[in-house]
Amino acid sequence: MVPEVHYVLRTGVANGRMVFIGVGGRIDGVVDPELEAAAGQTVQVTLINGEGMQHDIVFELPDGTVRSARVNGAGASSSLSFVAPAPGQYAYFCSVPGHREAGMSGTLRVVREMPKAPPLAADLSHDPAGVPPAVGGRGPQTVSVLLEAVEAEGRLADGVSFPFWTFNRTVPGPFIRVREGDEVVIRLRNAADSTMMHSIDFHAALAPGGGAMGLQVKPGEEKAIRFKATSPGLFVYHCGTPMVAEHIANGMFGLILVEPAGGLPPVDHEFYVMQSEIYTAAPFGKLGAQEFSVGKLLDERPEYIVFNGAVGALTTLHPLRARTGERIRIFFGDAGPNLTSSFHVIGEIMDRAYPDGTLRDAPRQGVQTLTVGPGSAAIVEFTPHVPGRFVLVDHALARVQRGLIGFLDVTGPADPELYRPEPVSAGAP
Ligand SMILES: [Cu+2]
Repeated sequence: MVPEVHYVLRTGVANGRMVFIGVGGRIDGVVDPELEAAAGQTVQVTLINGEGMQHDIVFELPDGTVRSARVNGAGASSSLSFVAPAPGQYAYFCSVPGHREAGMSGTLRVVREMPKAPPLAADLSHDPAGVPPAVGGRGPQTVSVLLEAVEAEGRLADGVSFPFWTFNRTVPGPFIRVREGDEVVIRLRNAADSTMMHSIDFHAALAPGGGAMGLQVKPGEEKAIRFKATSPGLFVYHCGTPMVAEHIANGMFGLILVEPAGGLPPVDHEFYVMQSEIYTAAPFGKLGAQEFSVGKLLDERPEYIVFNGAVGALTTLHPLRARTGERIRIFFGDAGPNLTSSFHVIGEIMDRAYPDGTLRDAPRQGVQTLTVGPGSAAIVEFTPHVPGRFVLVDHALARVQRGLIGFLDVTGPADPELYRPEPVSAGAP
């Protein structure tokens, strides 16, 4: 089940009453907050015991009550989930005798559609469909790429912004596509209003620092390098200016594909997806403009883990779309800087996968989950035959709660031989 809206409530005492207190987002610090959901949306509620008395949380819904397990000790927690019923107001409360009357009670308001919050900052997330056309069919040539390092406040989640550092104002930066044997000329310009020096380390280049030694560029300046793309595969590039992990975590990364001579087999859709971590000083879900935390970076404790730079980048903003029977190729990269991804598409089997991004080995077939470490990449291919929503995740699934989820929405005719609902017949074993 995919939680579409997640609320966290902590038990506590306010003005001498026992209450629920909202944690994170719009309800942060609010006593007995009004919870909101759209009809049909999956609602997940996590209850945290804040003070050590026994509690639970119960929702009175038209189809009956939904209740959490009791939480007994301080710090204990329990979650429940349900599908939001028809629009209306529904009560929630603690069912331990006397607690509802003592103040532990609130309202779930179900609306037809959730109102869109006005964006706090521009969406910098790279559209996964933004992949340039294939080049493998031509001969080797010189390819020139201009990249600009731009520091810009961007949307991290609804109502949340972050001071991103980017290549060309998107996270990830542009998808660079060259052919084996190409001479690649990279010009890096650092915007005049940047505060930092920036650079690029290309994993596809045989050069000191992956080219970063020749590309350390001060604000307002420009430098260039030239390298030969010798090894076909999908490679990460990233800023290589110290502290490198900070420059990566703040958004300075992308992928460069070196196509083999003759190219890759044609497909119907190619998508560009990168996983990364974001280290904010305030906890996940805190609204407003966020600040970077070097302490959390060094402790490897990200608050946000995302695809394409932001919570919702591949769900509400730019979901992947295809029709049944269409061939899909995903170029997947893990920018890290710290976490290894167990990349998985819920409901699909990757029938061709190129682990580690190399195109010098034959693909593996029938892969369920691919391990992709920081600074590595993979190419996966499959053909959905069943319509519906397929979900991109890191199978370290707790990370869904920190924003790491994407949708592949597939339309078109069903294939009942592969999948169909089965009626429950009386008397069956
Ligand atoms: Cu940088």
